[in-house]
Amino acid sequence: MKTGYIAVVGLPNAGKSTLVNALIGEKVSIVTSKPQTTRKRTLGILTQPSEYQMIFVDTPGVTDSREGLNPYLRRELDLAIDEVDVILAVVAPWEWKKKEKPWAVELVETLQEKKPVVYAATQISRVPREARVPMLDQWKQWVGEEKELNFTSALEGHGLLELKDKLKALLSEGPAFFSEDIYTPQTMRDIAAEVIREKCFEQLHQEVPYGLAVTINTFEEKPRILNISADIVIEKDSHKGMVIGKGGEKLKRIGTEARLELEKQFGHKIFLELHAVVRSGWTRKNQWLVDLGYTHA
Ligand SMILES: Nc1nc2c(ncn2[C@@H]2O[C@H](COP(=O)(O)OP(=O)(O)OP(=O)(O)O)[C@@H](O)[C@H]2O)c(=O)[nH]1
Ligand SMILES: [Mg+2]
Repeated sequence: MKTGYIAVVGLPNAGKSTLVNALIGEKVSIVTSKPQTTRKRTLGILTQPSEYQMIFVDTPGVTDSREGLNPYLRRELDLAIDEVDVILAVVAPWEWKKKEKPWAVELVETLQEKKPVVYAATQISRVPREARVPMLDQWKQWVGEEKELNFTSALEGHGLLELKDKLKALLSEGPAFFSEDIYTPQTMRDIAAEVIREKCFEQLHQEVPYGLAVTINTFEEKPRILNISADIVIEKDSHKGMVIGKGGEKLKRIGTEARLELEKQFGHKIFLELHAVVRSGWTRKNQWLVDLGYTHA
């Protein structure tokens, strides 16, 4: 069997998580229109029995900022790169309009330990067809003739089979790491926290999502119902009202959307209780970062 770990790297919002979900055919990583949605390296497994097992490691899109969770996100990316066999470097559609090399190309070129790389231009459906030939010319100037660029559109399902073939060719022979029927090692508890955070990101704006985390307090599986109680942790008093909304409407909507999605995913009826909790400036306080799982000891 061909097996291996593949890190998906690229700018915030490039479409890394959408691509991982599309390659696997299951939702393993949350997706929103806000940058820096992914915070932890997230595994998604694609197995073709007796043929291959690809373990995708979705990574956070990082920036150079030293503020808030940025140093933690950068470390998550570095750890992911260290632990994989292959890198899938993605170029976001807006990077084609710039003069400089795409971010993921720069990243790959600066790595000390060289690893095989597959390159993909993501969200290609957003780029007009006539712009693709000039893109390939620019690509050759950036990286040379020999490195191939794959056009992909995860939501529209374009270029995925070809991408899988390219990745498969770079894997090594060996036994599978995970059993065939597992598509993510995340627990139901982890998934619940992430889906709630996704709904918060979708419903909240400005700086609120970047100082928002979700912790699960109760996760109780009864025969007829799954009881979940979670805290939506925010870093400013002034954000509490935004999370709760007029007459509690916002919190209710976040709860309903998260519950409906989790009921579908888990195939179980769910009672979901959410609380908005302020932890003043938690993104700057080590103890809170530890408690919320955002540090590397
Ligand atoms: N039309 C279209 N939209 C896409 C595609 N891929 C991603 N998007 C959209 O782009 C936005 C960002 O997608 P994500 O998958 O969350 O991007 P990401 O690279 O994981 O971002 P971070 O986790 O923040 O680093 C979302 O609104 C997606 O719906 C695509 O193939 N086609
Ligand atoms: Mg992501």
